[in-house]
Amino acid sequence: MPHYGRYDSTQTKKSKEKKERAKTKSGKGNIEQTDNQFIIKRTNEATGTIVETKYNEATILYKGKLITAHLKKGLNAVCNQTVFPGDIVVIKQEQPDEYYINNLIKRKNVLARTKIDSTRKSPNAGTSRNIATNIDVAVIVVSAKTPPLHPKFIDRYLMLLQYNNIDCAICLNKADLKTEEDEKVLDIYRKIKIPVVETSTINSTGIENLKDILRGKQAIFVGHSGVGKSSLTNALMETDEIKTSHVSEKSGKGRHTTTTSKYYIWDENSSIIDTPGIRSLDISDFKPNEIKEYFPEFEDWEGRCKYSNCLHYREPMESCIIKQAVKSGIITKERYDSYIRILSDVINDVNIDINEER
Ligand SMILES: Nc1nc2c(ncn2[C@@H]2O[C@H](COP(=O)(O)OP(=O)(O)O)[C@@H](O)[C@H]2O)c(=O)[nH]1
Ligand SMILES: [Mg+2]
Ligand SMILES: [Zn+2]
Repeated sequence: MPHYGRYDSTQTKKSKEKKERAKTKSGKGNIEQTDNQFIIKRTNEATGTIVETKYNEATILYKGKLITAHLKKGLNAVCNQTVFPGDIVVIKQEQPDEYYINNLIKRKNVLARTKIDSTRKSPNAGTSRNIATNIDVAVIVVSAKTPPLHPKFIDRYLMLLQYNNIDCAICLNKADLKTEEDEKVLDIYRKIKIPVVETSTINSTGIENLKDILRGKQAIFVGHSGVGKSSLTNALMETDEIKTSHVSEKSGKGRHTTTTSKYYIWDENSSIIDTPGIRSLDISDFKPNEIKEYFPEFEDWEGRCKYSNCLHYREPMESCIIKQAVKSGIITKERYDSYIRILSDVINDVNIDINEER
């Protein structure tokens, strides 16, 4: 039985190393390089949590109420590229109604739309691609029917989440519309031990199971527009105040009514960050031979292909143990196909035919 890296309680040496790498990379925005005083490890001062950011101000949950604050004076940076929902910040109050973000507590992790390349030194490098921080669990929300469920998107998210050292779960919403096809897709992920919940905000089913996954954690909903992230947030909050989008019957895609990520507390020590639909996840910064590291089901066979740099791609079947494992059904064909699709995107192989004999 292969190990499934971070989805499993058993951590291999390799995934531990990966964790270490992610740790040193996370939290490294430009600010840390230009102003070491801004990011601090810990403090006894009163802190608040970033709820939402706008260009030059942030809404912060501070001492039990919502305040609006600006970045501290002299910090030459834009608020919405410096702090993100989930960030813990030190607040300085100057006037009864004038607050400043004086420090940022070092982050546990950052979820970004793309791999954050710490070697890029340009101002604010990568930061505008950040979505949220300090996440205990990310729930990839997908839906039955509108928009249709597609594993490709899930796989890209799994890759980025693993890269950023974030635990994940999958939520199939609109379970009231679920088909047999959807069930097959979910099975791919159940097989690799990712928690899967099925919900319907219309029938109010599965919400308690979802709560069990989220309770006591800082969580985030990610996924396409129109899958029901805001509806689920409403269900957790037991309100209907959070705007949901209307899915166009023509395209099956939702209009973007959620435009920024926002943090909500729905139970004691339990928070959820609702995000806008993310149209594209950029994985082009990954190197071809790095992709396989994010497919935990490949881990047990590592180093057993004939060529040490085997991409499990165009190499012949006799020399590739992964291809053999796919053929014998130990690794699911769907996940292998996802790997090939991601790999071919990264190496820009436009001639890839997923159904070709490899
Ligand atoms: N059939 C069905 N529709 C749902 C469900 N949850 C949400 N919707 C609808 O899906 C659309 C998009 O929901 P929304 O929460 O705005 O999605 P978001 O863009 O991911 O935040 C809205 O028209 C909702 O009424 C569900 O469980 N079943
Ligand atoms: Mg929404
Ligand atoms: Zn191989």
